[in-house]
Amino acid sequence: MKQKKAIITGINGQDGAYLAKLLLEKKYKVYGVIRRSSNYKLHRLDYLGIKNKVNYYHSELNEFKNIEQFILKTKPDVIYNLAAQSFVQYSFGNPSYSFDINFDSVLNMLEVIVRNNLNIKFYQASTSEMFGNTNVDTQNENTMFNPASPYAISKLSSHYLIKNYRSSFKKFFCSGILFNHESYLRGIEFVTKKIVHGIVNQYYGNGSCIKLGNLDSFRDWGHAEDYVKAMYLIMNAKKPDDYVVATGKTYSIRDFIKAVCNFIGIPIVFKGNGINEVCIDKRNGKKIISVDKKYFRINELYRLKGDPRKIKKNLKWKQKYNFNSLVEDMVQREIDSHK
Ligand code: NAP
Ligand code: G4F
Repeated sequence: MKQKKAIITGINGQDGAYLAKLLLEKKYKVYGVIRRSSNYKLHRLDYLGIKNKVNYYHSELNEFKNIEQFILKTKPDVIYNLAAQSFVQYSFGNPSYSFDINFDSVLNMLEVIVRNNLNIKFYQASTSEMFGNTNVDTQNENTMFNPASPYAISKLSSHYLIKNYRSSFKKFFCSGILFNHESYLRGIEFVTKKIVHGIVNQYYGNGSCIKLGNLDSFRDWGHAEDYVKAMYLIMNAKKPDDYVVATGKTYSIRDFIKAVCNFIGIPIVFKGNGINEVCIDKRNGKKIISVDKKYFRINELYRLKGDPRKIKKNLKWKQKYNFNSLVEDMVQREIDSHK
């Protein structure tokens, strides 16, 4: 049988690295698009032992001609579009840049496929951020969108583009509406990694008090390894469609801190309220975490909880990790990296 070819944009990000590993295991030839840089960050692919198994292509995704030539030359069976300006906070200060990468590059790739009448399946990394603050307890594929940041709006525009091009041009274009998913390979700017990295550093005696923003926001956190499997199932379904990928459980930032400290064995207590809240190590009174208004969002998304029933029923998606095993995996790998 002919070897299948996959293009992954954003291959050196958290999901890109895990997905590349999965597709290599499935015997795909994997092409990874990365933007030009003076310092190529391939540490995640290296960590997973696949750095030298991927074919890299350096490109700016919003350069139409460049990306068209690459797609026409490579003739992939599938494109997984994971590249994005993915940090919500940053998008408030850099909205047009966020749109350039999160929307324009999607439009470019879809246009290449449609105008050249190519038979390429396309996966778009949509997000639970598109729901924004809703008045429903659990968000599913039919929940109304109410995006709360330029990031979420840029992603929602691409989400609608996928729907529109799918029905207009009868193409296998689909989106996974993924809720937050984490791992040891998560970027340090995101709250879970910031907490795990900061607490483990303090435990080993070389870290200072971690400054965080809103401890009262709730997220539905899963493991990236489980979520790239969902992407693969979505792309191998009989029909192209959009799916929510979530655990169905929600926890606050404070819950996440408690779980990390519990796993390491640090007894803690939270004291004070709002901006004056601190988390203290009960054994020595040392401040582990304090609140800093610098990390509050201009417009906060307070609570997310997804309903994964559609993907579980139609595509038989299963999770290996729950909240506790996610935390344990992140903390243990962080500790191992110290040793
Ligand atoms: P990530 O670790 O931040 O990775 C983003 C990737 O996009 C990196 O490879 C990054 O490359 C690349 N990228 C950023 N700006 C670029 C540009 N201007 N041109 C080309 N590439 C660029 O994100 P992730 O957590 O793996 O998420 C993957 C995708 O899923 C993203 O689209 C994200 O928005 C979406 N998503 C993530 C979650 C989640 O919880 N993780 C949930 C829902 C949706 P550099 O290393 O060069 O910056
Ligand atoms: O970890 P976060 O930055 O993730 P956020 O904003 O939910 O976005 C992530 O998940 C989305 C899926 O829902 C993706 F689309 C997106 O690309 C990204 O991967 O923040 C989570 C929560 C927020 O409510 C934030 O206000 O944590 C709160 N938080 C509190 N202190 C903090 C901090 N977030 C960060 N990054 N840093 C803090 O110090």
